[in-house]
Amino acid sequence: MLRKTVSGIMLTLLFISMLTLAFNIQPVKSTWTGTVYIRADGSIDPPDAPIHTADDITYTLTGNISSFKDGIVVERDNIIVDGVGYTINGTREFPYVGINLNGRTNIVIENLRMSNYWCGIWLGDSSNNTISRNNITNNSYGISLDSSLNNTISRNNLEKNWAGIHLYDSSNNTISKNNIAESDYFGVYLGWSSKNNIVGNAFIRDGIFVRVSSHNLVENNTVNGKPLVYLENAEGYSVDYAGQVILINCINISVENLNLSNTDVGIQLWNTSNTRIDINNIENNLVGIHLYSSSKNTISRNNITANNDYGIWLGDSSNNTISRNNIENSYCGIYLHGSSNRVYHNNLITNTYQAESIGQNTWDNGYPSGGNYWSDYDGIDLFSGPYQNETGSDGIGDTPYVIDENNVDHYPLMNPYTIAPPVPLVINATVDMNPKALNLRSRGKWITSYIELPEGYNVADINVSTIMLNDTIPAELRPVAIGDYDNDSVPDLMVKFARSAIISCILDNVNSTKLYLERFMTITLTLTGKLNDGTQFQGSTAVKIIMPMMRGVGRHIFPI
Ligand SMILES: [Ca+2]
Ligand SMILES: [Ca+2]
Ligand SMILES: [Ca+2]
Repeated sequence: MLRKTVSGIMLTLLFISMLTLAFNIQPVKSTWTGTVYIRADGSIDPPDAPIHTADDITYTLTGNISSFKDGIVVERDNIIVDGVGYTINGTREFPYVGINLNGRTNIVIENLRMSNYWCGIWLGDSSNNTISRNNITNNSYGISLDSSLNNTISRNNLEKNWAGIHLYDSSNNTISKNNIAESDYFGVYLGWSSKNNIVGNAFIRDGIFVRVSSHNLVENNTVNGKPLVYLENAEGYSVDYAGQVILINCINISVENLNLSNTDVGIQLWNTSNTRIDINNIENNLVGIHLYSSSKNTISRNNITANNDYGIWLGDSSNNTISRNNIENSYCGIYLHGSSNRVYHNNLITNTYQAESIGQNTWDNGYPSGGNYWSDYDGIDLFSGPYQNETGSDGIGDTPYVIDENNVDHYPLMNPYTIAPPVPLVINATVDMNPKALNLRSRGKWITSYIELPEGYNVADINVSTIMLNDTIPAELRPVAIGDYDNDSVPDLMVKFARSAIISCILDNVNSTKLYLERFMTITLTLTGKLNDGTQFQGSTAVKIIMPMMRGVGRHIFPI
C-alpha cells in the first residue's frame, strides 16, 4: 500500500518535471481562454483579452482565443474585427458561437480562423455586415444568418463543417467567391430566403439546397469544377453540362446524360413540372433526386447509387413516373409523399429501406409488363397469369411485394430489369493538324494537333492519356499545352503524335497503288478521347498526304 503510494508520488513528480521541462524548452504559444465582449461603449471586456483597439473602430486580435461558450460577442455597431490569422476555438457545444452578431449593423469580420463551434459566425437580426477572408472549419454551422438582410459573405474558406452557410428567413444578402467544401450536410442552405445573390462560389463535394425560397440570383458557381445549373422560371430548356442541377418553378426542362455525383442533392426540383431526368449518373450525394411540389415529371434510366440518405425523394408531389432506374445502396431507395406516382421497371438493390410511401402510389405496370425488381423479395415463381394461378413460371413473383397496405407491387420481377445501356454522349471537338499536308518522305518527327471543345467544356479537363487518332495511335503524353493556335478566342489543347505511327497507319489503310499513281490523296483523321469525368469527344480533320515522285524508291516501297 505504502509502496504503491510512494511510486504514485514519484510518478506524479516525474510527470510534473517532464511538464516543466516541456514548458522550459518550448513555451506553449499563449491561448487566452474565455469569452470576449466588445461592449457598446467600445471597451473590451475583460480588458486582458487578446484584442487591441486604438480608435474603438478597428479591433485587432493579438493572440488566439479558446472558449467554452461564445468566442467574441460584438455589442457595438460600425466596427472592424480583424483576426490577422489568429484562431478562435470552441467546444462545439450548442448554442455557442465563434463570433456572435445579434442585432448588429455595419460590422466587418475578417481574417479569422474559427473551429469547433456550434456555429462559427452567427448573424441574428443583423444587416449590412461583411464577413470576408475567414477560415471556418469543423463547426456544426460555418456561418448562419437568421432574419438578417443585406450582408456580404465573401472569399471565406468553409471546410468540413456540418453545414457551410445556412440562411433562414434572410434576404438580399450576397454570398460570393467562397470556397465551400466537404460539409456533411449542405454547402449552402437557403430556407425561406429570397432575393439573395449567390455568385462565383466553388463547391467541392457540396452544393446548394433550396427550401421555400425564390427570386434568388445564383450564377457562376461550380460544383466539383462543373457549372452549378440553377434555373428559376425557365421553360423548354436542356441542361447539357452540370455538377448539380436546381430547378425552381420550371416547366419542361430536360436533364440528360449528366454526371451529378459527390454533391448534396444531384437534382432538385421545386414547383417544377413536365421535366425529364434521363440517363444520368447520380452517386454519392445526400439525396440523388429531390422533388417537392412537382408533378408530371419523368425519372428514367438513371443510375442512382450510394446516395447517403435517399436515392429518390418526393415530397408533396404527384403524377410523376419513375421507371427503369437502378437504385442501389442508399438508406432509403425511394421515398414518396404524394399520390398517383407510378414506379415500375426499376431495380431496387440493397437499400436499407427499399421504399417508403405516404399516399397511394402505383408500383407496377400491370400484367404481363410487371413491377420492379426488389433485391429483398423472397417469393418464388411457379405460376403465371394476372392472378399468378396458372401453371408455369413467367419471371414475375407469384406473391406481391408489399410496402404497406396502400402500396403494393403486384408483379415483382424475379430478375433485375435490363436497362438498355445508354448511348454515351459524344461531344464534337474541332481538330486542326499541323502540318495539314503530310509528305510521306519528309523527316519531321511529330504531327501536332490542336483540339477545341464546344462551349461549356474545358480543354483542361481532357484526359490526355485517352486521346487516340483513328482509334490506333495514342497521343504523346507530353508535351501538351493550352493556347489559342487559330486565334479564335476558343482555347485549344495541343498534343503531338508520332509521325511515323501516323504514316504507317495511313499506309495500312489507303489504296497504295492509287496513292503511288496519283501522288496525293486527302484522308480523314479522327481524333477521339475523354474528359476526366468520362465524357467522350470526337473530331475529324482532313489531311492531304503526298507521295513525292522518286523513281525507284517509290516502287520499292509500294510494289505494284
Ligand atoms: Ca455536403
Ligand atoms: Ca410467376
Ligand atoms: Ca482556338
